Amino acid sequence: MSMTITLSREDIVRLCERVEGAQRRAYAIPKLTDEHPGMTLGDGYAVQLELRRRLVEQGHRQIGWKAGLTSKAKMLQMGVSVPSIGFLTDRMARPENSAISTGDLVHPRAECEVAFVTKQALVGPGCTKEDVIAATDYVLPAVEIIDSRFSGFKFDLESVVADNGSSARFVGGGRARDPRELDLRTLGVVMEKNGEMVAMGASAAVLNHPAEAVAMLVNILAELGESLPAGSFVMSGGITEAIPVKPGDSVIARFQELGSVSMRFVE
Ligand code: OOG
Ligand code: MG
Repeated sequence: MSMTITLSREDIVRLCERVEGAQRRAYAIPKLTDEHPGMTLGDGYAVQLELRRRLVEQGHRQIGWKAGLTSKAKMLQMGVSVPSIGFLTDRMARPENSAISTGDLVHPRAECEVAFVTKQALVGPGCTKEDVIAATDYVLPAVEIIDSRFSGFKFDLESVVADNGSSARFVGGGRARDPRELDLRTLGVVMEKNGEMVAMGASAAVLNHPAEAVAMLVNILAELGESLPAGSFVMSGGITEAIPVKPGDSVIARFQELGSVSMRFVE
C-alpha cells in the first residue's frame, strides 16, 4: 500500500472543507476523484487526518478507529476490494436502545460488527491477530450506522477514505466478553429490521477472523505514522452488507455468545 501524497496542502484543506461541510449539513457531494482522478490513497488519508485535526480542534474526542470493507459482502456491495480505516469520536456514539435521528444524515445504513476494546497499545508494522487478542480487554457486539457523503452511496477507495470511511454513528451493546474464551471466527449474527430478518452472517466473513481486521488497521496506522493506544474502541468491519434505515425503522442485531444490540430511527 502506498501512502504517497500528491495533492497540494491547499487542495487537501479544500477537499477536507468540502467533506466536513457535507458531514455537518448532511448533503451529498460528488466523489472527490471526479475532480481529482489522480488522487492517491495517501491523499485520501491526508484529507481524513486533516478532518480529524479540525474536529479535535472543535472539541470532539477521538475514542478509537474502525476498519471498513473487510468482508466479501461489503466489498461486493460497495465495489471496493481494499480495506480502509477511519477514526471514531465521542460524538458518533449512541446509547443502546436509543432513538437515533436521521435528519442529520444523508442516507444512513446499518451493519453488524464485532468491536474490540484494548488494554495495551498496539504498534505496527507486523501486528498479528495474536497480538490483537493478547492486547484486547474485551469484545462486544456493535452496529455501525454508516453514511457516505457521496451521491448515491457510490465511491472509490480514495474518496471513501477521505470521507472517514463513511463513519457517522455507532452503538455498542450486548455482553462484554473475553476474546480468549470465544471462538471469534464462528460467531453467528442475525440482523432484524422491523421484526424481519434482513441480513445474517458469521464473524469469519471479516478477513477470516475479526482480530485480523484489527491487526490490518494497526498496520495501516503504522504507515500513517500512528499506533493504537490502550483503551481504544475498535470496530472490525461489517460482517454482512449494510441495510438502509429510515425514520420509523427499528433494528436489532442478535449475536451468538455476545447478546444483542438494538436501536430505532426517528426524523
Ligand atoms: C465504507 C465503510 C465500510 C465497513 O464496516 O465495511 C465499513 C462504506 O461501506 O460506506 O464501515
Ligand atoms: Mg462498518
